[in-house]
Amino acid sequence: FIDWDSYGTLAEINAWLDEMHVRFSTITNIRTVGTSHEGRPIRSFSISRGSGNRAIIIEANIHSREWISSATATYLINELLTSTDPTIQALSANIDWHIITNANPDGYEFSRTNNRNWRKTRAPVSALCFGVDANRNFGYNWLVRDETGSLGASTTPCSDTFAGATSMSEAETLAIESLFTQYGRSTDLFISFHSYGHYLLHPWGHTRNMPPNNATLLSVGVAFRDALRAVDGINYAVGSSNTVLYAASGTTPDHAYGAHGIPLSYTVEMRGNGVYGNFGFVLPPSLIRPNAIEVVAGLKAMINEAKRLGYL
Ligand code: 0X9
Ligand code: ZN
Repeated sequence: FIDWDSYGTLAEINAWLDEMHVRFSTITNIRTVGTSHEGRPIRSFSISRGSGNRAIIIEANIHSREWISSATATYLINELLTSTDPTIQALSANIDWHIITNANPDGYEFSRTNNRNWRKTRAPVSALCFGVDANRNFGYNWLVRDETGSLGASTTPCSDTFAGATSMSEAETLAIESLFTQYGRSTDLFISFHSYGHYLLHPWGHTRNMPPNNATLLSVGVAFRDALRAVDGINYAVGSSNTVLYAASGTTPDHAYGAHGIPLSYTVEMRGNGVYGNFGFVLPPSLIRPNAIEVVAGLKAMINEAKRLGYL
């Protein structure tokens, strides 16, 4: 049972996904795409109402302390399956969805029970430290420096942005990779849900150069920003990850775009700081719904703009 008035445990989220699959058994599927270091399933919830559709892939909560990201992912699933609004229903009428609500289940549990501020996975990486930043472990231009000399990742195991001993070394990274291998070719849009700061970021993270379809990425991003702002005035910054936020190599969106050719690839940094308060990663449960409502409005506009440009 999930109500979006509190943050669910991993068990509650998984039970709710199971329940939604039973309720909507003919159009949904749950695939275990991998197993975390501590043995937890990494699950992709899919929605498909037809065949031959293009797809959207969502990855949420790869950073464990960013709880709002999985809460928004379950809210999105609920909207796609139960909304009576025809403009929301249209979002899954001819589009397949693959949604990983908890890309880092070990970290999520650890952040709930031991350390609220935990970001990484939970694999031992040195005599003293645990965890790889899975959003620095992907293979496409892993651990490269940008034009300013910034690595945007760390080779120090105890760092919060540790890239891993080798690229694609982590079970959690490989789980997402297996979803890309299976569905990447039919996918037009990939979004990684994070918090916080109100950013909508497209490739690249590893270089300050703009990607080939920069204009398209920007116009789809601006559609998200404008629709979201129209809901409640929250203002997102849109642009390339490296230039708008900071350098980072080995991120999922760079890899989705560069290694799998997914043409529309983004990071969303949701609520955490602003006129409603400065909470950082510890966003009050009362703000789950306002955040989810504005993000879903943004996604709807983004998808419609992508369609207008010939995608999806
Ligand atoms: O550092 C990250 O992985 C993301 N920010 S977070 O606070 N959620 O950890 C930002 C990733 C966006 N990519 C780049 N800035 N290159
Ligand atoms: Zn994050």
